[in-house]
Amino acid sequence: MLRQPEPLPLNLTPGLEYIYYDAANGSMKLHPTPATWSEARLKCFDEGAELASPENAALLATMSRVLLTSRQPLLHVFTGINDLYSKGFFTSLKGIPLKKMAATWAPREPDNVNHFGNCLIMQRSGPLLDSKCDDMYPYICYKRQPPSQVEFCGTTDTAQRAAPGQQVRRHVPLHLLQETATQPAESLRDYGYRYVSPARVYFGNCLITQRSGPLLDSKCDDIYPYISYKRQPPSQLSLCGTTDTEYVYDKLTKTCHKIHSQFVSWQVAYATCATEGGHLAIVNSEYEAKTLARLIKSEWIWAHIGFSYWRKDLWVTVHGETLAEAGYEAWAPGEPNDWNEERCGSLAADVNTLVDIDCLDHARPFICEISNSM
Ligand SMILES: [Ca+2]
Ligand SMILES: [Ca+2]
Ligand SMILES: [Ca+2]
Repeated sequence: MLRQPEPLPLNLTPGLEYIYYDAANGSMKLHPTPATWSEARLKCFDEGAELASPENAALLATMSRVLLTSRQPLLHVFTGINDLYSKGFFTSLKGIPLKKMAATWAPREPDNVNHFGNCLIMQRSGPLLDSKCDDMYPYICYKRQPPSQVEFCGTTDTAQRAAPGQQVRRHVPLHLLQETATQPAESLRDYGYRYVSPARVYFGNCLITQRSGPLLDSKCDDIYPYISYKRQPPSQLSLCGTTDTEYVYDKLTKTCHKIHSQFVSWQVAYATCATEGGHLAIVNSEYEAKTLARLIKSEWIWAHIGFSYWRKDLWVTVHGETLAEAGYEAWAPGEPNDWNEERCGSLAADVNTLVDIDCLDHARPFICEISNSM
């Protein structure tokens, strides 16, 4: 009697479930069933992921690996890279421009330059081709590893989240540091100083430094020479990452905003901000909404900012976050009122709230945002 071949275990079809890749700092899943680009974008979104783009060499290599190791003989997949917002200006869903990516064009590409709205597909080995967004291709969804404690706080010290009863480390003011058997002056060593003087139990010591650097503690009433230090105020370039002085730094949001007073369509506004090295402003808090609204003259009524329509009740920033994820989703009364025609976003001057507007027909001033971390 002929034996039925045993079904292949799932783990022999790499990529069809989310698989974690160290190099990609996240998980990828291959969808072999072709879909249009917007279907692919939404399918990934619904899985808590994003349509993958080869934003850097590691992601390019990982996407390529998913395709080359797949048992599906797929030649191309859709990437998240598109120029739907501004013809010829391709970005990933996170808003990263194509020119900053490691990716290259396939020979004789791009050749679809006369279409309005292109979405890029990737060959198994990495080269890109432009294609109509309504064509159908397989695609890869990418789930980024959530940012770690280090990225949020710049420290691996998790003590601030310690359970009740556990000891929580606290900062000790320098002047109270005492070198004892049980409490070495670690903080000073962290700064590279050698603490050479045994502490005396004075209240309030002021440290003196020797010519070559070692520190000694001393009574603050002792008398020593000293050096004055005038800090250089931070430059426009270091604050905003641009020499354009019309960008105004905001201390709380740690970003820079610039209002453009000429009336243009949302798509032109998007392209203008990109040319300046920024993006249409993303509202991350009520505070930022109010800050931006103050830049808009009331006779302008509203100004374009960086979000648009993905599907009914789903509005997403130009960096691929939902409005809720970005941190602000307060709509003006009665808005959004026409998602059928009005698929781009603006901010109302008088009430600091969001409105939907036509991407091409509504000409308004607009606000760009830029930060030195971009
Ligand atoms: Ca093409
Ligand atoms: Ca912002
Ligand atoms: Ca509207």
